[in-house]
Amino acid sequence: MKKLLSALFVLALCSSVAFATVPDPSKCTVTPADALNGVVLCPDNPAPTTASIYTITVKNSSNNPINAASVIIEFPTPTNIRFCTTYNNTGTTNVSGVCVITLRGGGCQRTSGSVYAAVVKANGVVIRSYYNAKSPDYDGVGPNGQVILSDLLAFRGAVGCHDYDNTGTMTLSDTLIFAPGYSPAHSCTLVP
Ligand SMILES: [Ca+2]
Ligand SMILES: [Ca+2]
Repeated sequence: MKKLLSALFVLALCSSVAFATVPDPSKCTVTPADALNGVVLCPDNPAPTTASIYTITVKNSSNNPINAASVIIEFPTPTNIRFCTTYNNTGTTNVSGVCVITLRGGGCQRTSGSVYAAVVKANGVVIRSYYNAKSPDYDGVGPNGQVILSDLLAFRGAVGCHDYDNTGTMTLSDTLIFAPGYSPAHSCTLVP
């Protein structure tokens, strides 16, 4: 009986340890994607723009940070999205459950239904799914690795791919995401 109890105790301990590393999406945050209701990619030269830098905080159902969690931001079916050669969509959380992933690229993808433009996973668990992936590098047709006049004209042209916070209107907050990519003009070499 004593052996059985201790075996059960070990089992319970193991399952609670395993459980501790399972992310609870409702306790996790992805900044600034949660506020934007989507992600923004940007060419990274001379330096990544603020909106393209994502801070992901991973916590379990007890609201405790998960250390050393594997985090990835995936673009399941990238259409009209292209990545810089410097692109790295993975990270590992620190003791505070935090990691930073920079989305280096351009283009525009808007999806619906069960198709997501961008998905954030931690330890294999989907913690976020977004319908919108956008970039200052988008001239109305596609990305070319340079945020230039043709992108500015598209930005001024219509609500849609440059509505970065996905409000359905173009306001100062969209300008504050486009402008740092445009001046200084950001660029990168795109993966062919
Ligand atoms: Ca461009
Ligand atoms: Ca907007």
